[in-house]
Amino acid sequence: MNTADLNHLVESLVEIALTDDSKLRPGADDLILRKRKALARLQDSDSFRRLLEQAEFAERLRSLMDALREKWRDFSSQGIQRIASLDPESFMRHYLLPSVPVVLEAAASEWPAINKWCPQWFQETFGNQDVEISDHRRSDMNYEARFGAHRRTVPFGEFLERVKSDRTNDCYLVAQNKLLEKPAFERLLDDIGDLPGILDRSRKDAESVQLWLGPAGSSTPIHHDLTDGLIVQVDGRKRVILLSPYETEELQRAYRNIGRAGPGIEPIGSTTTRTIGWSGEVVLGPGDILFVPLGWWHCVENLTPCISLSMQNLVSAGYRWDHPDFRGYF
Ligand SMILES: O=C(O)CCC(=O)C(=O)O
Repeated sequence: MNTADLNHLVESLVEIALTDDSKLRPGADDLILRKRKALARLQDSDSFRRLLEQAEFAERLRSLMDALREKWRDFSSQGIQRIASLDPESFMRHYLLPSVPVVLEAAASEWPAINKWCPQWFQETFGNQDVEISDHRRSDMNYEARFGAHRRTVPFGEFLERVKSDRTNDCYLVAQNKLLEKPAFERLLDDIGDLPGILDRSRKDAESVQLWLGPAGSSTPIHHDLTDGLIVQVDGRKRVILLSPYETEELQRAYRNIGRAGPGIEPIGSTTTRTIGWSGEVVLGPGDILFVPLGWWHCVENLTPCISLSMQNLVSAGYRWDHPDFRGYF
């Protein structure tokens, strides 16, 4: 609906409301007549017809989403599947194309990064470098939305000491800190292996691959990404909770109950998912890969000090959901 439509609608509604308000006063007959005329004008107007069409369309969409949600709940009652070995064609057919999350167990276990990277190795190799992290998150429930205010450059060695010894969500080196874009860290990309037929090697670069490194207790609040992606667990153990896009309305309802402020995994893990019909939970260990389809809600908690990668260089990448009204978090 454009601004002119809206103005027309508002004017008509105001006139009706005014009439309604004064109908018990003297001269009411006249006012009731005016009200009827205003209503007739409104029902005749293009803007009102367009509004009705939009409402009908929204209703049809909602009932389609309800049906898809029920179908998904039936289909996925056994939870997120874990697959020990998988050929690319089956991955395409059963998971990537129908947007079904799956854990590819130990699929990255032969990658050099899995056998090399840990906080101690980073400390010995890069301890003297400065890195940007997301810091002082504990003091701000909305640290994710206000990412810019939490960026801080620190000596890597100092941060890694906190990673090894603290249990906290106060600091986390996250994808948005773009570590792999820094020249000193580019060579880390060489330690990241391949999944022939699933990953496109030619796009294994800092634009499509991001690093996460944080202490036990660090977490990422509920969000969905705008493309299909993989979470590759390099070191430590990570818990991920997933909700299908069809649960969006329930998720919004649950959020209204628990409040908007920057939910970490706890409100989601312990409260929200209990009030929502379906959620899947997985724990990833070194070498495991989780496929997170486009639009799937997920939140993450690092159970131990963790290093992981987000990768979007899937061979069939190309779909990008970039609707301006639907970014990030509630
Ligand atoms: O590991 C994390 O903390 C978050 C990863 C994630 O949400 C993603 O890759 O989309």
